[in-house]
Amino acid sequence: MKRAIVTGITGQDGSYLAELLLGKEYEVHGFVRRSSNITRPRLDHLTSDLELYNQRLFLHYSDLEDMTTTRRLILAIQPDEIFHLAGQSHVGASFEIPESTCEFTAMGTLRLLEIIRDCPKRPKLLHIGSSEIFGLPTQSPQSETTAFNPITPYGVAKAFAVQMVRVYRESFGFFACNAICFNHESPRRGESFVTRKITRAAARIKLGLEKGLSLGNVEGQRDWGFAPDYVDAFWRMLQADQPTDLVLSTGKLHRVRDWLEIAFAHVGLDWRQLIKLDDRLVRKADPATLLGDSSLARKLLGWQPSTDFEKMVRQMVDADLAIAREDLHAAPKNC
Ligand code: G4F
Repeated sequence: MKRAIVTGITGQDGSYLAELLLGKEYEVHGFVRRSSNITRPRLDHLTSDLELYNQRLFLHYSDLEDMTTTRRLILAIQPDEIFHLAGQSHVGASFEIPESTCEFTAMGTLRLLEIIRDCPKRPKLLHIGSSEIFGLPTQSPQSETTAFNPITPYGVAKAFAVQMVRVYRESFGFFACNAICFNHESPRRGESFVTRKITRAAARIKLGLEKGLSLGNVEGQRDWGFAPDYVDAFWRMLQADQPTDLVLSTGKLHRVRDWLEIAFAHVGLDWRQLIKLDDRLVRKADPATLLGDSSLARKLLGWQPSTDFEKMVRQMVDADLAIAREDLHAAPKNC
């Protein structure tokens, strides 16, 4: 039985990856940050399964700022593979909290590399990079050879982490890979990302739970894929013969306003009457057009993104409608 550690297991990608690894008979150790709030909605279906939880799925308090705990756990677990997904993942927020963004995302990755360096049997490492490292790209589409040119604190932190993984691979012979991920979404996406913000608002406005939605730049363009596809590629990358960095993307560009069109039309509403543009949500710098070339991943891994854009948007709206209906029934009624 293979043993894996997943940092960031409570997030969108972490929860899909836990499912995938458990389905492949792995023993999975998830690292979670301690907080007074113990709800982990994306993992509930796994932690409530008594045949899995504390049998093949284990959660440990660990924080990448707390090197002694992380080191102790890694040495005790002796994983075959580490999937490093944890970090401050909100690009807009990185302008408000640049120091902690760099602390978790950049220094957290370096600390992890240093711990692995000391392991008697070094585990393989998958680090989740980001298209934000390209910022204002020098070429389009962007591939593994495109120069880094980040323009946000988050992008700078990721560029540091991605390059440091390369340094440890080249200098110390680590089996360490960067998945350079373009945007990837799902019904488990955090509610502060624009995609989920839109699908959730469409559902809640439709059911009368909210009246409108404030957004920043709706002309922003991204290459949006489906998160479970990307997680599948993470696993494949560590099963390859050689460690390498790969871009994961769909190769198709859409605008934020495309999400608005499809999501609101799906519930029979016109977004133009419901959206307020709010300057406070416009970022100080925002990559205008990030488009990925994932031909190398397709060739080396036999990987390809499965879900088409419109289907994904509608699926997320349907999931948010189901949640909104539950909220509606839970809401106190006026007698
Ligand atoms: O949904 P977003 O916040 O995603 P962003 O910034 O592209 O970052 C995501 O993808 C990266 C690449 O995979 C990851 F590295 C990162 O961790 C994260 O997962 O914003 C998308 C676009 C931007 O142009 C933003 O300016 O939507 C625009 N936008 C417009 N109004 C908004 C809003 N974004 C957010 N979050 N909230 C708004 O109200």
